[in-house]
Amino acid sequence: MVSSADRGRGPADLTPVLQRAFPGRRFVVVSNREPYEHRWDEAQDEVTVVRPAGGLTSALDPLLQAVGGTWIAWGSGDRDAAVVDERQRVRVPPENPSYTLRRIWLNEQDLHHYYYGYSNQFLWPMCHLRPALTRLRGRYWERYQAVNERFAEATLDELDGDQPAAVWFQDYQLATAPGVVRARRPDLTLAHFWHIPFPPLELFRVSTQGPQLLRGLLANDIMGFHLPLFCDNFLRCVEAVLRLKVDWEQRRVVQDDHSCYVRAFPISVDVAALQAAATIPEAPGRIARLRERFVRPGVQLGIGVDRIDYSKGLEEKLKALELLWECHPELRERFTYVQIAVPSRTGIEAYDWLNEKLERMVWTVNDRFGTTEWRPVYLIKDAVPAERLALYYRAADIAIISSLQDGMNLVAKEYVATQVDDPGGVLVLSKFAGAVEELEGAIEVNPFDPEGFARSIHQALTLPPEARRERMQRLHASLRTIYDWMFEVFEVWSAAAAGKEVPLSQADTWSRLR
Ligand code: ADQ
Repeated sequence: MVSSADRGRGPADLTPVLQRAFPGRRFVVVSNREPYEHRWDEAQDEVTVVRPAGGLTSALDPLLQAVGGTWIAWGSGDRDAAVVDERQRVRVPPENPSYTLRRIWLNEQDLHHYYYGYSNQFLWPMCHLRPALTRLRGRYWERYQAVNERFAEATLDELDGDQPAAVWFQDYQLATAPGVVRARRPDLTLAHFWHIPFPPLELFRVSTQGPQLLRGLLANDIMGFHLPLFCDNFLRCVEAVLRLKVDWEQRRVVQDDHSCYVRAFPISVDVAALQAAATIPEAPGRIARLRERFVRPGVQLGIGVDRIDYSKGLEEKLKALELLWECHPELRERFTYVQIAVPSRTGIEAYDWLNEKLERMVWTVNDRFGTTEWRPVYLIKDAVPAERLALYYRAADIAIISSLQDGMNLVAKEYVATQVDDPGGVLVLSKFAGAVEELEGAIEVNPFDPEGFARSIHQALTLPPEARRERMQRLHASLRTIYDWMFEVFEVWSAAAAGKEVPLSQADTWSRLR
């Protein structure tokens, strides 16, 4: 059992923690995305290793490096197949091989139906409360199950017969894999973390495959969500759709002899790594150059960092900014907003449409208010390396996060972690981002209310230094690290694996939103 004294440490402390949590068991992570891609570098004329951007892979990689074990994921790099052994494995990271990456191969049809189809055109919009954007097709579901089975088979194969293991599934692409693994290896301990919201019953009912999805997830010993609200939604769906009895006090579902405990674990970021990136010796010079690129002295700089996704409220944010400059002409030439927005899931109609719409909206705002001296909004459609992103955050006077629905939102936490100056910046945060439940000191906004949203941005830009300082102090005090998150997951999971009483998580006791 992990003690609470283990909290607040770094990746190096995880080895003994995991050994105590799962004595004698191999540790396996299963996710759609892989932590390392092998790609052909045309300029260098050789294979290079790329770390795909993304909160999840960058958080779990140090854990696997510290404890060893196996990571099973889709091999998405164009040279991935060339570097694996006959069991589709490669040791990573390349500079210091410390764990095994086992790759699953997906062909065009798999990608189209399992990934772009069922995962991202059905589960994603359903979970983000957008039923009208769902696209449900029989072939998507068939392939989703087939690919999940492949992930499950690879997991079983990695465990060579009867090797004990703790298997951790990640996210909504892998809802049915745990059921396949449990059926063949009831002795394993399984957990799953769902990184996006879980919808209320009224919305979950659009899912024709609801019973199969729920049964797959109930095969886990621990089912983790960011917020108690999502746990409640999940449990209500289990009650209504599967007609199973829910033990609400212990927050678990018992089926035959197996219990699945449902717990809230709000994910976080590597606070120490972000602070280190924001305070490198060259930071002051690089931040000054960054600011010079966008603003003149005395002009405030705002920032937003999002994937281009309809759940992030980017249109609503631009509408609010337009209203701000319309109602407050004194802020023209006094405030510039930089939106870093990386295109994602291109090829899906709703995403391509949004991508174009954003360009048009930015053009309209700049055309309406811009002058020869000043451009109100910059749209940077690139993936920015994490080290550089930390400097952007530190350079910005305010950050604006406008999610319409968001499991957690790591950008909010990244911004807070990098505010090392006094009085620090101001965080404007949507009340529909999970992070708002945990972080104290942000200016909360409703992105569906453009006038209120614009007023809140105005408030952020005119906040006196003492109020900024006080808000940032509260934000820092409420920020936990990714390692706090992992320790808590292992504390709860290890109790379940050992057949002991399973504690509630800290967040399980929150009462807001219920
Ligand atoms: P996402 O929907 O991807 O994650 P978010 O939590 O904000 O949303 O994480 C995005 C990550 O990508 C952040 O680390 C951010 O810095 C990075 N990023 C975004 N745009 C970038 C860019 N242009 N260049 C470089 N990096 C960029 C899902 C859920 C969230 C949940 C996370 C983790 O939708 O609600 O918080 O998983 O569980």
